[in-house]
Formats: sequence, structure tokens, C-alpha cells
Amino acid sequence: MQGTAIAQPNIALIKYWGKRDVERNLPAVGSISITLRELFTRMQVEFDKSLGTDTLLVNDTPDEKMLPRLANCLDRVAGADRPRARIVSTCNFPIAAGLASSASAFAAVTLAAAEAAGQSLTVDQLATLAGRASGSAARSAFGGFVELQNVDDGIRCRTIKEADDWPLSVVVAITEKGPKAVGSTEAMEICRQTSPFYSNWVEQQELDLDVARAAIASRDFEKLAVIAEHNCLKMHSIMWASRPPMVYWNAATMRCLQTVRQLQGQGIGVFFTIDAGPQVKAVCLPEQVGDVEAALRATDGVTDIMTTGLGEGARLEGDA
Ligand code: 2P0
Repeated sequence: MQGTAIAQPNIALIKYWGKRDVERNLPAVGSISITLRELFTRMQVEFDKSLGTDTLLVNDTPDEKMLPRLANCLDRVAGADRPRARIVSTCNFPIAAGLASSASAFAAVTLAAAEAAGQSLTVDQLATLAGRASGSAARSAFGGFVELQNVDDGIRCRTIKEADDWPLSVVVAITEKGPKAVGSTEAMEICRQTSPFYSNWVEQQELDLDVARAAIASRDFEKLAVIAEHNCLKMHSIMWASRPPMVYWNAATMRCLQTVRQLQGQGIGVFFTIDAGPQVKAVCLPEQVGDVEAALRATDGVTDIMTTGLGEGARLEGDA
């Protein structure tokens, strides 16, 4: 009655923002992401009939906040009449700070719970179940460059290029470690209901997906850089124009963008992307990592740097 799984977070280059079905947590738009290698969440789930309630430890500390969403996820995998569970999570990067911790957490817990319940999930079932818990988690079922498409009644995720076929690097500039004030789920709904730019965003997404897909297929870094930055800034424009405004940036976030612009001016292959948090992810060619790290580390307000390559999809511990 126990299972352990590992999943990596992913970062969207073409973003998911907004839902077409809140109840079933279906995204309003498709998205394209890269799964990271060095960041991970490890989830252990143990069903135990003697337990009166579910429990959660995150990095050795009891955590009540995340528990209801994880418990709902276990219900969907193992049935609401399942035994209560002991959930133990280990994560090597800041949680709920715009680093896609929910993506890796829900992909890993879904897989671990299925193992603990004696089920074996196909990768499509994993993506669907993880996506019910957190939209971005569906993409962490897969490695490398991943596209999530909306299909009639659900989603369909696929690796569109393997990590080894275009081994980009990501330098994450941490500007603040605390959890965000407004979670993505709530912020997306506020944007959908109040932002004057939201419907344009949904309408234009297919065009951005087409450009990014073609850029990835031909390994055209410049083309991917332009569309990814555009898509990211469009998403943040929706947030800034919502009521109340959702501004996840701080002053250091802006300084990091300037640093990336300066690097680009020096001919360095790098582009930025920012999610629902103040951290800046600089995607670059592996040979540029040293320059990108040095420039971001020297940027005022950057407290930490994490560098990672592209990694694989969620897997059970012990699996190859
Ligand atoms: C993404 N984000 O595509 C976008 C870009 C943040 C900004 O997916 O409500 O935690 O759990 O489905 O997946 C973060 O949202 O939201 C996210 P829910 P999720 O990565």
C-alpha cells in the first residue's frame, strides 16, 4: 500500500493561463513547456487503514495548507473510500513561489498514489489525473519539450522534442523565496472574469503555439526566444490589467529582464520567461550558461541562482 514517485517541474514557454472548465480544471488554451532536470519533487504515499486522517510532511515539516488538494487528488486516483494516507514530500526548490512546484508535486503524487493503490497508469492517464489537480502538472508527466493540447473533452500531452535532441539550459534567478500572495488558480479566474485582454489572449494562443512548435521542430533559438518572450509578456499584461491587478513582479524581476536584454545585445543566445511569481527563468544555449549565470548573479536583488538542463517525465522511484 505504498508508492514513491519523482517528478520534475516544468516551465511553460507558451503559457497556460485561464480555464475553460473550472470544475474539471480544463485549460482554456494549449501550452508548450520544458521539463527541468535538476529540480525535483519526490512524493511517497502510504495508504494505512489504521490512520484516522490524511497527513502530509513537506521537507520534514507538517503542512496543512497543501493537504486538501493532495487529498482530493488521492480520491480521484484511489476512490473517495480509500484508506487515509501518509504523504511525505521532498522538494529541492522553493515551493509556491512561481517555480511550478505544484506541477511536479501533483505529477509525482498521482503516480505514487496509483502505485500505492496497486494500479498502473498509462502516461495519458497520469497526465489527465495530474491535470485535474493542477493544469501544469499534466505536462510534468512528460520529458523534454512538451505540448498540451485541448481535445474535445479533455487534454492531450505529448513530448514534441526529446531533451537530448535540443539540450537547452535554464538559469533561474531567485528574487524572493516566500510563497506568492495569490495562488495561480484564483488569479486565473480573476483574470478571466475581469481582464479586458483575456479574450484576445485565448484567441491568439493557437498562433503562438504554431510559431513555437515550428521553432522547436527546427531548433530555431531566435524564433523561439521572440515568441516565448511575447507570450510571457502577454500573459502578464492580462494579469496587470485585471481587477484587482495581479502583479507578481518585484523590482529585481524587472532588473533581471534588463540583464537579459543586455546579454542579448552582446549577441548571447538567451531569453526570459516569468510565471506566477517574481523569479526570472533565463533559457539559453548550454555554452552561454556561464555568462548568463554571472550576469544574473550580479543583478541587484537576485538572492540565488539555480541552473538546470532539460529532464524526463514523472516516474516511479526505482524505474529507469
Ligand atoms: C504555466 N502557470 O503554463 C502557467 C504560466 C503559471 C504561469 O500553470 O489552477 O498551478 O492548479 O491548474 O497549473 C500555474 O498554474 O494552476 C501555471 P491550476 P497551475 O505553467
